[in-house]
Amino acid sequence: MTIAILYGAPFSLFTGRARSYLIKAHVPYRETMPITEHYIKNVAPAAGDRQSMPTLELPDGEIIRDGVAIIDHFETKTGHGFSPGTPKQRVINRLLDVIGAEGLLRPAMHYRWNFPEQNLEFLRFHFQTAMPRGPGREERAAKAMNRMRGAGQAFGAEPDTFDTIEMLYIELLKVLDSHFSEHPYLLGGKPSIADFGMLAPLYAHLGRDPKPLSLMQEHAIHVFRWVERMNRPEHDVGEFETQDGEYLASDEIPSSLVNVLKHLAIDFVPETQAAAACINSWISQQDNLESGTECARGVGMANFQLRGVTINALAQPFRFYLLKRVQDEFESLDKQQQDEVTSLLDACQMTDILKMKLSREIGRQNNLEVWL
Ligand SMILES: N[C@@H](CCC(=O)N[C@@H](CS)C(=O)NCC(=O)O)C(=O)O
Repeated sequence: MTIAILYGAPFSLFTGRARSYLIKAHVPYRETMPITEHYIKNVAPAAGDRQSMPTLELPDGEIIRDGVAIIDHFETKTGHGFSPGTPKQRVINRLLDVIGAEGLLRPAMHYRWNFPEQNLEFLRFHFQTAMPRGPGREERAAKAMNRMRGAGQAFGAEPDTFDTIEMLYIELLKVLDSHFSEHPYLLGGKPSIADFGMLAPLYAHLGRDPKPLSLMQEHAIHVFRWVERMNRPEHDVGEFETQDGEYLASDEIPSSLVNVLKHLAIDFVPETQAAAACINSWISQQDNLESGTECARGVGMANFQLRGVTINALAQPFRFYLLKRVQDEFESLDKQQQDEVTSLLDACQMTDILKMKLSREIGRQNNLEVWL
């Protein structure tokens, strides 16, 4: 084997983020569904015994499970090619990664699962392709679809929250569209970790399933183009006058991005606060949470208010595994840089996220996220 193998699927949210990274970093790879005999016998056991997408098999046989770990691997190896080096951009880079990959699951799942008339046949086809061939394929796909429908509800997409989710999403498209009408990527002329994180919900679900794709094409042409661009190896910036392929100079965070962040804060800040309280209370009730214990996807339900509506959403430790990277970037800055970043976060109504921490840290062992 001479190139990496990406085990994933076209309709998988987290595969979309890792795939885009591999494309932009020009890492040679081929993609296949995680259903081959080789995958089941050799890859999954080395991936913490988890059959999860995305998982990458490197040419030397090393297995990396989880999109974050895949990106970390190449960022470390190649000298952080997709991570800007200036203070504000460093913090915003990490912040948009966690918001994209963990904070927009609610609209992603809502627009996937709650529009069966437009989406169901499309999803049925895709879920079947991800099941082992042979008898029972359709039934197994139907079960997997039900599980994911349930996940959408667990992320807070319930009939009495649909209107709020939709209102916020259409507003998000509007502010993002305005940003991408001026800049090809979130931080300027070159993709960053922020773009890969935000692409996770905005590609496989919101930029590909029939219902949300039509919304994006109708309301946000520039966002649609960014999604396309993120899946192409070149910068793909033909419509822009500036084509320098660089992050914005002088550590600039343009006002169009501040507007995006301010809008994202409406949902991300109260949910993160509620999730931190829920997970910390769970941690305090564990008599014996040994170091190395695998971290579950969710450990309880967090409740919070969103534009006058109560949302009940799964409290997910992984959000804090990524949020810690934002906090670490901030803490590594000197006092003056911290002051500048704090003013920026104030303007985005995001400052509180610097204080939202779990009482136990999360790390990785044997391809699994574990409590340290
Ligand atoms: N944090 C992971 C999440 C991956 C994930 O949850 N993938 C889903 C499908 S999109 C899955 O395979 N879930 C099954 C499992 O995790 O065991 C990443 O960023 O890659």
